[in-house]
This record gives sequence, structure tokens and C-alpha cells, in this order.
Amino acid sequence: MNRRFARACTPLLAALSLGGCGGAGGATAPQPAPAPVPAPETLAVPAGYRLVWSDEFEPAGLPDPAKWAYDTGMNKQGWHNHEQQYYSAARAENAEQREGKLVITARKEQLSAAADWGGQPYTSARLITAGKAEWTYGFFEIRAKLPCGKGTWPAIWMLGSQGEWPAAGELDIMEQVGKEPSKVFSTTHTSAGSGGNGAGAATQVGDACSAFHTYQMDWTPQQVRFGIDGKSHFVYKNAGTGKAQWPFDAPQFLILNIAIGGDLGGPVDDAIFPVRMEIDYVRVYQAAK
Ligand SMILES: [Ca+2]
Repeated sequence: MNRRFARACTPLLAALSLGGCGGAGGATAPQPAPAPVPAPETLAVPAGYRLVWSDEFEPAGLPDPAKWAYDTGMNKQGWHNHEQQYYSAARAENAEQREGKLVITARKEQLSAAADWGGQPYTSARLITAGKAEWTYGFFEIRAKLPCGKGTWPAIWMLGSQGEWPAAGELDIMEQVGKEPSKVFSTTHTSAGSGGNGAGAATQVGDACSAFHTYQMDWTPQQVRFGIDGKSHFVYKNAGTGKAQWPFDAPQFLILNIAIGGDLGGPVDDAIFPVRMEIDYVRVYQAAK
């Protein structure tokens, strides 16, 4: 659950290193005719689905321990991608429910008294449902307002609970970096395409860090479709060629976090802290049995 270097493949980085994200070809490749731009498809809870799991983040206090655990496993050695945060556990300063929202706050502070402190100059939180809830297929909807500030790297994402990365698959419902706050990414990672070769897309959401938006994923045996506010912006299809391309026939758990800095977050502006991601709800729907 630490495959953050996986997120190196974004259209953002692809643009910086030509061909670095696969499929783009070299600079000398002939230019294909531009594909027609399809109209955005509507994304909504499919008919016949029912709510199977949710958190509305009420009442005020720490997150519900029946639903969320804290991933702190790499604090001592440092997290992937040269990220600079220390992830705390059950600490309201970094994760608490307030006015019906889960507030994840990244701060500039050193928890040097903590036994697992690895020298990090910032604190944050990484909440996971691992060991508590996981799903195979479903419609996932998360209403969130992202942090504003250069150096932040929030994510709403999922990892396969059975097996190693990338074979077990990764589904990035929402990623954003504070240096380009209006660009929101969705990406998949598999054995057939991970890290620099993950498959994904970015969409402009002008007020992503000042207003709530709904980040969605419709995961079926045939495809995973990602969307924002009811509009699809990326689809990853099951090619029918097996696990390497489609590991998404096994359970995944959910992760909510703010990373700070690192290879994708980039240089950190210390004037931004504290910064927060607010999550109004997480709702998971599945087909009625
Ligand atoms: Ca709520």
C-alpha cells in the first residue's frame, strides 16, 4: 500500500518527458489524425444498485475506527517518491470529523518525540479501509474539497488487497497536485501498465481546491469509468487478456491521504500550512443481489 511512485505517470509528466507514459511514440513519429472528442458521458449510480457502505463523517471527533485504520508503516524509513510527510494515527490535528466532514490536515511540524518519526518536517494522515472493508466492483462516490497550496498531493484511491503491487492493481479515483490545483487526475496501474506507464487522464476543475466536487468511479467486470460531478473523463476497459491487464476482479480497499512534496508534489511552499482536504462523504453502491 505504498506504491506512490506509481503515480509518476500522469499526463503532466508525460508532457514533460515525451513518450514517458507509453503509447505516445517518439518525437519523430507521424502525427495521427486527432480522434473525435466524444461527448462526456453521464455518470450516476446505476439502476438497481444499493448503498453497501458509507461514511458521512458524523459526529464531530476522530474518524470511525470501525471503518478506518491509519497507514503509518513507512514513517521511520520515509515514504515513497521522496515524500516529506509523517503520517500520524488517531490524531485530530491531522484527521478529524468536523461539521459533517472528514478533515485531513497537513501541518508544518516535527513530531520528533514519536518513536517512528523519520525526520519529516510535515505531518499528515493516510486513512485506509484495509482490514475493515474492501470491494470488488461497485459505484464509488466521494464528495471532497481539495487542499490549496504548492507542494500538496492529495489522493482518493484504491489498492488491491490480494497480492503485490502492481499485479494486484491500483485505481486512482482522484489525484491532484497543489502546484497545478485545477488539474485532477484519474489513473489505473496494473502489471501491464504501471508507474510511468499507468493509464489515465486529467480534467480541469477550476475550483477543485475551493469548492466541493463529486469524484466518482463505476467499476464493473467490463471496465472502470472515472468521473467528476456526473461526467465521465476516463475509461479503462477489460481487454479480456487476463490478470496483467485486468487485475480488477479482486477486492480493493480505499485510501484517503495528503502527501507533501516528493517527486510529483514538488517543491513545498511552507507558507501554505496548515492545508486541508475536506471530505463530505464516501458512498459505495453495488448491484443488489
Ligand atoms: Ca458529511
